[in-house]
Amino acid sequence: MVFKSVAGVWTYQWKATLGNDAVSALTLTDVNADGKLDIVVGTTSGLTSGNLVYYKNKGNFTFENPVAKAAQGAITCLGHADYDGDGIDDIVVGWRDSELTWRGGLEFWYTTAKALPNSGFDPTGGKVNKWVACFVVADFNYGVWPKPPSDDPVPDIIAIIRRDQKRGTLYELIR
Ligand SMILES: [Ca+2]
Ligand SMILES: [Ca+2]
Ligand SMILES: [Ca+2]
Repeated sequence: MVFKSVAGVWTYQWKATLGNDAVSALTLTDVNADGKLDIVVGTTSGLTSGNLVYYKNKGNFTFENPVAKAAQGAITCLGHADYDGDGIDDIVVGWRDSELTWRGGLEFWYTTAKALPNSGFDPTGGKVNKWVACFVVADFNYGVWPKPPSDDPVPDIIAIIRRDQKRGTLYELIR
């Protein structure tokens, strides 16, 4: 549901309902680079499945019919940052398999074509292969002392991985 603040009052504007998916993650990012934030949700559609669903912002607080693409598993968390340097934020997806395998992973879904791509890319080359519980996107190695480096800061990722019922690992992906 989307609410708009009108003179300090939250006013209902728009909503969407998914038939067979439970929404398990959400991020707002400008997928098609038109200056308007779009809605991207991650879902759980079964024990080991989920979808990435993109609602393009039409303006005036309404959104186009969703475009959905199957993910590697149930989506646990979403974020965004520009990882191929084209000026458009890409979608960062954390996913999981079932509690029987604890499999999972981290993917970049590149929005270079200004649309939701068909699949993601594993930036860890298979190193992160367990249930991704959560992550944060920020620049962790961009120093400011004694002076900022000349390069533009590149966003990094810290992810928390669940390995089984009581063990986990923290991964830091730095560029
Ligand atoms: Ca947009
Ligand atoms: Ca990009
Ligand atoms: Ca960095």
